[in-house]
Amino acid sequence: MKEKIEKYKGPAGGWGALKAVAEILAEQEREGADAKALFKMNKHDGFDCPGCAWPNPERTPIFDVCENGAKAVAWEATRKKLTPEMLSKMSVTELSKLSAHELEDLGRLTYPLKYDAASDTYQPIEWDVAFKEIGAILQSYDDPTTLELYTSGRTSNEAAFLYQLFGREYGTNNYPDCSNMCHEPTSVGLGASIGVGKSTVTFDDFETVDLVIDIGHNPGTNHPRILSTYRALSKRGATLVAVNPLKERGLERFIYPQNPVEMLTDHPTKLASHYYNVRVGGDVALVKGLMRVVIERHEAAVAKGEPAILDLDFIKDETVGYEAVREDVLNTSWDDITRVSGLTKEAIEEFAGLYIKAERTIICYGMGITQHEHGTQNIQQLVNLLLLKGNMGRPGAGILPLRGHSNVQGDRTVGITEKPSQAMLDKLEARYGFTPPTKWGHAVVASVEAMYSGQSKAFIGMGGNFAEAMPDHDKTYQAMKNLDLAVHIATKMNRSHLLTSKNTYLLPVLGRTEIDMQATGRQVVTIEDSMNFVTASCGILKPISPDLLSECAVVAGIAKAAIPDTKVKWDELVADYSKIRDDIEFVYPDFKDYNERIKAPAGFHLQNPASIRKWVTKSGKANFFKTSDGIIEDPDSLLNAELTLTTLRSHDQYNTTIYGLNDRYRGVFGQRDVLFISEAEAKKQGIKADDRVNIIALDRNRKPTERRLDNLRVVIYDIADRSVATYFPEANNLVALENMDQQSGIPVYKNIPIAIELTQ
Ligand SMILES: Nc1nc2c(c(=O)[nH]1)N[C@H]1C(S)=C(S)[C@@H](COP(=O)(O)OP(=O)(O)OC[C@H]3O[C@@H](n4cnc5c(=O)[nH]c(N)nc54)[C@H](O)[C@@H]3O)O[C@H]1N2
Ligand SMILES: Nc1nc2c(c(=O)[nH]1)N[C@H]1C(S)=C(S)[C@@H](COP(=O)(O)OP(=O)(O)OC[C@H]3O[C@@H](n4cnc5c(=O)[nH]c(N)nc54)[C@H](O)[C@@H]3O)O[C@H]1N2
Ligand SMILES: [Mo]
Repeated sequence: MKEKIEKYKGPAGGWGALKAVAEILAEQEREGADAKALFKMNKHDGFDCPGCAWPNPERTPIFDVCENGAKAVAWEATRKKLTPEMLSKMSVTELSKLSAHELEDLGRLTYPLKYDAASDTYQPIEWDVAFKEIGAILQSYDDPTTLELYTSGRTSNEAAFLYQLFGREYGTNNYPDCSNMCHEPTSVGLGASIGVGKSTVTFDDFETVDLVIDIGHNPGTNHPRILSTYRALSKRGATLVAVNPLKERGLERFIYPQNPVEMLTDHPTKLASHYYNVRVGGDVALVKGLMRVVIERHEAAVAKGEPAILDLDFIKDETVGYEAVREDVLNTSWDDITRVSGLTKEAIEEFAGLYIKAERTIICYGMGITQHEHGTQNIQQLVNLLLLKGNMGRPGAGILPLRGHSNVQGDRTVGITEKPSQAMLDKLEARYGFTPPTKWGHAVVASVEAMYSGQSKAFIGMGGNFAEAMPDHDKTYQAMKNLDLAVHIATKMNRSHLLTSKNTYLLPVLGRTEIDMQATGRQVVTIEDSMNFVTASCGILKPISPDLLSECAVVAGIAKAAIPDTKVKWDELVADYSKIRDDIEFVYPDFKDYNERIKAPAGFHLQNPASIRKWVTKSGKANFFKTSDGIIEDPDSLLNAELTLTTLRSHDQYNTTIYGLNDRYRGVFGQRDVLFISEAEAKKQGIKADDRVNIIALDRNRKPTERRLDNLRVVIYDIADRSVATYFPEANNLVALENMDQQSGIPVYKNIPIAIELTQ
């Protein structure tokens, strides 16, 4: 499509989304694919949508409301094949010149491959030879912790469980995971605050909630199906408040494509009644401001003999730490709050009024909250706000972290973590009879450092595009190239696979849409969604190539070759995945009657103790946490930078997978090299629409660094002042590897201090 910038005037969803789905179906038919696959998505006898982790326990067909779910399926179910014959004619150097879109658009990988340095090409290799060679290299290391095992969140519970089993029998807890770049602050922050780093709410709660605060999240693109939930609550008079530096159409209005009246009358439902354009990184100041108003009004009311605003019984019986937070909040000046949040005192008072009025509140949040230097604290302040009014562990109230990858949550639940609990390791030992390592391993940043320094020599990537998703491409790319062994288990080729090392293997696997046939017959796998429902998923398409293995089979193949005296009966587990589920149930008792319970269409629910006010925290209560000293007051903090860049996903992308060059709802077409900036801020910077600019990342002392991104087109957009935005992963080199949240280790993808210069 031609490059153009044109404000999008329509609602989210509606004919635009339907047209996009129709185009995807037509494209699939042209390729000779089975477009009907889309109709089976999220049905009980079909597969779980590989798009996002928003649940669908009724398992109704949803493709027709979710354009982006359809895109995710179509991208996997393409009939285009990247065969060894094609690859023998394309050198890795040539492949490296292709864009992310062009690379994946070559089609599905069809045969196991090994990099041949002499010809600079990927060459076919037989599965058993590949396993043998990989196994021999892994056996040659004296120290098993020289191996890094990365996981991206599409992997099923079954494959993830085998993957962690392999690493632990081999001898390492190095499990860098995409959740380290995503919801790690949720695991750490919610874990410490309320006991469990997962959602405390389910669909039922949305039926009685009065106020939903959607903060740091772009549902129209990243979880489109949530819009029908938001639409329903708006229609019954509940309030939706959006907190986002950018105006996002998916938070403003929506036409439900399954509603003929809305479609034919072009009558969208208004979603957010209030929209607060917080500055990038300003959320913590905003939430402290909200708490200040709530507490002050409460104290004034009580002094006058009026009813309390805070839930005093709840605070007394169920929580600890309120006094310290009260003091912290009341001592935070309005100057600091308004400067850092970019919102006026009046706006914050209005917002606090909505919160005070609502009997039941749910907060939903995404990457705009987590990917910050203080991501963990951001989340804990949101929890504080909820705790003030007892909005935790009762119907219609609670917190909902919106997960990204469709099984990123489940992977964690079944053992993908660099910090395993002793209880879990003991269970592994009891079940299998080997002694797993107890020393904690590497998360993503530590794994790159170890690969860069040569301390770690081998990397296995279970899906994903590790090097591209990480910050500091200069360093991360080099870290990959330093390796002795790299094994990529993937469906399509991407940039990480081209950063070849001494021994590089590319092993193609079945996708979730495809039939997984093993010795005992067709297999189902299971997935855990954002609301903690575990459901079965069953591929329905004929695999794109007869030479693909399942992820479970690949893990077993590597494990058997790398651990000759293995205690695990890999072949039996791979022959029948219900045996893997039995083992998961043994290690994790919450999965009681696992195989029985996944027969129900809606699967089963893993209850979060916090949702029934059982606090599995150190204090045995829900914890109020105050912010660290000076977090918003410190003039040197990242939060006080003059100009801050945040990185976003476009509507045509799935993380590092770029489907196309349009970002329809933001009015950007045919390009990705854009910088969103407000009219006022552009003026201040001396730039205007369509200018071409370079971005220079600043260090903590506001001095320019070597990190830059050149030649972006200026797009005037409704975005908070002192805030600018561009797309990831192109912008990732601007993020220093060491710039992370100290509590959770998440890279600071959304709070990059920068300067702008006009290109010459
Ligand atoms: N179609 C599609 N679906 C996806 C994905 C995809 O790439 N494409 N990715 C999946 C994955 S892995 C994930 S983690 C989720 C991600 O889903 P989201 O959490 O929605 O992720 P982002 O697009 O990174 O950005 C979220 C929003 O945060 C806002 N934001 C940026 N900085 C700030 C800030 O400082 N404060 C506040 N309050 N807001 C801010 C941005 O304007 C944007 O609207 O989506 C999942 N679903
Ligand atoms: N600047 C910036 N950086 C970010 C973010 C951001 O907001 N800003 N977001 C971060 C977040 S939230 C995340 S989750 C990470 C994402 O990081 P990753 O999860 O590593 O990246 P993806 O782009 O999702 O991975 C895409 C690749 O997965 C493989 N794949 C797809 N389906 C399957 C499958 O079924 N099995 C296997 N084995 N492979 C498959 C394909 O080869 C495809 O090329 O990026 C992070 N990076
Ligand atoms: Mo994510």
